[in-house]
Amino acid sequence: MATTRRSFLVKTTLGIAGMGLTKISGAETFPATAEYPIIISTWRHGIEANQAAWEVISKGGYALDAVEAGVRVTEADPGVITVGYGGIPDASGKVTLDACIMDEKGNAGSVSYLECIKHPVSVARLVMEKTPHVMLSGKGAQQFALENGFKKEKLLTKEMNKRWKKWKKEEGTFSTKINIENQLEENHDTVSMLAIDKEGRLCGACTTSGMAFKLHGRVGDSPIIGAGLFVDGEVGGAAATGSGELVMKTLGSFLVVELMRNGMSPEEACNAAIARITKKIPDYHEHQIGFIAVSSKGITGAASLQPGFDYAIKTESISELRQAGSWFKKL
Ligand code: SD4
Repeated sequence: MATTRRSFLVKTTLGIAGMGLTKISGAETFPATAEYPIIISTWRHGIEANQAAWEVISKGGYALDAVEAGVRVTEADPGVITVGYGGIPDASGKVTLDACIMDEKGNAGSVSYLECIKHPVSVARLVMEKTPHVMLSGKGAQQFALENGFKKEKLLTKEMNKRWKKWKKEEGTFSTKINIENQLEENHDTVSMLAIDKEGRLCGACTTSGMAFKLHGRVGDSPIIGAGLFVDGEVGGAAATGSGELVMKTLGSFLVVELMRNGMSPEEACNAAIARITKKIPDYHEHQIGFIAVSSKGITGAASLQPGFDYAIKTESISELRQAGSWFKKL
C-alpha cells in the first residue's frame, strides 16, 4: 500500500493523572456543546444527513426516526460513492452494504453483506423491531427485506461499473489507501450519525458500502454493534469510520462509550480509542480511523488517526463542519 503523505507522531501528555494517555494534536478548540437536541455525523456528507435528521428532531420527533431519516439521505445519494446506492463495488463488481442502528434503551439491529436494497439502515431497524435477532446477513437479510416490502434495485451505477472495470484492469487486488477521502478518490467514507432528541433520547446509525474493491464477502465494522456504533442512553454514544478491521479488533465504539462511563470526556475517549489502536495494531500507520462521540448530556468529541477527518454538527444554533484532531500530524 502506498503512503501518499509523510506523517510524524505527535504525542503530548493528556494531563489525566496516571492514565498514561496521549493527546491528539491539531483539534480546533470549540466550546463544549453541552446542549441537546444535537446531531453529530461523520464527514462532510453529514451536513445534508444532519439537515434531514434535524427536520425530525426540531418538530419534537424521536432520535431513532431522525438518525434513520438522516443517513437515508446519504444512502440514496449516488454522489456519495461509499454509501448505499452508487457505492463502490467489491472486487467481484457487486455492491454489498453494511448498516446498523441502536436506540437509547440498547436495542440494536443490523444487516451485513446486503445486496440490491437501497436503504440497509431501514432493514436494520426492522431487524431490531420485528425479530428477536440483532443481525441478518447476505441472502437472508435480503429475503427479510423483500418480505417486508423493500424492492430489489440495481445499486451499481454506470459510473461505478466503469471504475470497477478500470480497477480490475489496472490493479485487480485490494489495498487500503490513507485519507483517500481528502484526495477526492474513492475508498472508505461511511456515514455514522448520533442524535439526541428534545426528550434526551440518544440513538445512532451507521451505513456503508465498505471498503472499495474489498474481497467478495468481506464485512466491516459498520454493522457490528460495539465496533462501528455503540449507544448507551445513560452514558453516551460513539461511532466509527475508516479501516473497519482495526475498529473491529479493538471494539472501538464500545471502548469510547466505556471510557466515557469511566469519566472521560467524549473527546478524551475518542483520543484514547485511537491511542489503543496505535498500541495494539502494528500497521496502524497505513490506515485512517475516525471516531465521533456524544455524551448523554450533549457534549461532543471526535478524533482520528490521520489528519483530514471532518465531522458535521447540528444544533438549534449551529450547523457546521469541524476538523478532528489527529494522532499523526501533517508535515
Ligand atoms: C468499513 N468502516 O467497511 C467501513 C468503511 C468506512 O469511512 O468507514 N469508511 O471498514
